[in-house]
Amino acid sequence: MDTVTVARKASPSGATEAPATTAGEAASQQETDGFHLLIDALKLNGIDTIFGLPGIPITDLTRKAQASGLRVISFRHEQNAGYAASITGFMTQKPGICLTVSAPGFLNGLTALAHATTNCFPMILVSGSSEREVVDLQQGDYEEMDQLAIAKPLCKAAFRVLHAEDIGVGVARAIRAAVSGRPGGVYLDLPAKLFPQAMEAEAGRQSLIKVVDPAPRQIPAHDAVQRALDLLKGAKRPLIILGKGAAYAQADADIRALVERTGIPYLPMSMAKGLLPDTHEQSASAARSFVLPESDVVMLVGARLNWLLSHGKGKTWGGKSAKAWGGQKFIQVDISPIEADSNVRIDAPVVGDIGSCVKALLADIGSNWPKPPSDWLSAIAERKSKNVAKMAETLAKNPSPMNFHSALGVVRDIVKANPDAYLVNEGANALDFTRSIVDMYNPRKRLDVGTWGIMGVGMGYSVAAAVVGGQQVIAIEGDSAFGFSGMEVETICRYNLPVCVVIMNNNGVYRGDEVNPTGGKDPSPLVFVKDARYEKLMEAFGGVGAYVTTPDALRAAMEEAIRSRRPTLINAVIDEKAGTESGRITGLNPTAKKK
Ligand SMILES: Cc1ncc(C[n+]2csc(CCOP(=O)(O)OP(=O)(O)O)c2C)c(N)n1
Ligand SMILES: [Mg+2]
Repeated sequence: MDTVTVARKASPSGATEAPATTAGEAASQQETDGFHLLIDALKLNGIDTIFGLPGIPITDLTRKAQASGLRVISFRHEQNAGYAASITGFMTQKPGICLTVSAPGFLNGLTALAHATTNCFPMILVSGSSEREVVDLQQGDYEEMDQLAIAKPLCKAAFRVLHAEDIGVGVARAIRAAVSGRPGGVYLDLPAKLFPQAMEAEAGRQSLIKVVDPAPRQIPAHDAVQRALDLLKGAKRPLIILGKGAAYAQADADIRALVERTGIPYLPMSMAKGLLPDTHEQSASAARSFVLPESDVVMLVGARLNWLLSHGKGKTWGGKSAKAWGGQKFIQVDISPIEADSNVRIDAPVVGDIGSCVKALLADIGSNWPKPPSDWLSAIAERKSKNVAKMAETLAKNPSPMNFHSALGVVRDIVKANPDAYLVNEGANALDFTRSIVDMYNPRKRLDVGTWGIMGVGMGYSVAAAVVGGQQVIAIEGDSAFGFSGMEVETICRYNLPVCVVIMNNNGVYRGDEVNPTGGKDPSPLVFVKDARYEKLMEAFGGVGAYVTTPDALRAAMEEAIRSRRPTLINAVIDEKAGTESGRITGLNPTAKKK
């Protein structure tokens, strides 16, 4: 543990004041303080990286953290640091840490905290805050805000530490809350006064807690496993859906064994792509719109029946009307007992952590599980090969200007050749086309907009993937999506990260060809400056910029980026008429009734 030698002055009340820095004032002794206790508590629990942005009252904390050997990645906007922390949680099963200043910095980090909670990513937002007495009396302190109260509804748990000797407990509670059960975001409020509070070093050391078993396994009940397998065994048209909870679990070999030993076709949700290679013969992705309505028993593994799965009902599932049940029986493997029945009836809930649940299922499945009926498998195979052939035809076209397909055909090849690279992805058309065209080969490599379809995660995720994942990053970005976090290309250059950003530049949100219906001077709210030269942003900070208008030029630029591992931004010019409103989710747009 780091300790500091400070002289402690007793105040008239006997309370400890901030450590004095003048030597020889009083008999000095081995002391520590709030700064060091926080750093030591994080290190003790295996945290090695902090994402954040300095300022009052945490400036010195960022310095001291770096001096202590922690990796401190400093961003240009807290929201991006927050997204980096959130995706670190997904990648590592350890809480990602985002450090911010009070009020405005805290609020900037809050979107990411809520995003982490919604997506079940463990993350801790650590924010400095202003003086409690002043804040609570609303006397107008510097950056005054009741941060704890504001954070509470947006995270799993929120804690405030007022005394240095409680930092160990505060950090331990935050870690447990973030990673145990269903993971999520946690807020830790640290008032400015806490940091310089001194205490005797040995007592400080004793106050820290190394959390034992922070995410205890939750073993499913045997009868729940049996009930699920009985249902699965009787299925004529079974289907497995793997969600990002399954990817998070890091139970990759067992999940693959579950799929392969049962022989059941599976669909990966977006961030579960690569859990098994997308080229796996049991993948039903290319026949999604066939298998959902046709299936009779569906096993959800770490996947929720939210909007991304049309709530498990309606026409997508073969229901007669928008809200009608399609007749499927569901098995739901999930860590949260209250997830079941959230949208439709779950006939066989299996509650536990995904790893333990899949292990328990495998134990009873054994090695002689009857394969699903062959007419089901061949019907899927037929659809698949038809759709794959259709896609191959589309990808082979070389239109001018380039469209999403011809550009993403290149990205697909590059990812295939670099299966360890992380693929960060956001946008609307730029997202949906990438998801369906670019195959993934390894688990937890596809990092995207998640449950909310949130724009702005791109550069924060890219930084985290490069720093924490230590691999090449390829970020496929809509031009609108990129704009939300574009300034972080400076961060990417500053830390010299192997990030290749590809902007699918169609001059706007969804498309670039909209006009102001009044004929007035203002452009449509959906379009940007035409032929914007985004690559110059990267060049401004010493990275490599490329402007490409053909698939061949895109391929050459991406190959060079990966060879050199230099920060690179490729401005890929896409036909501004190629996209559709909201990509694949056009139907969710409320449109004004036609007069
Ligand atoms: C934080 C946030 N703000 C706004 C939106 C609404 N939205 C969805 S996609 C999108 C941008 C789509 O444009 P682009 O990234 O250029 O992708 P394209 O469809 O043009 O390829 C926006 C603004 C959102 N999802 N998240
Ligand atoms: Mg666009």
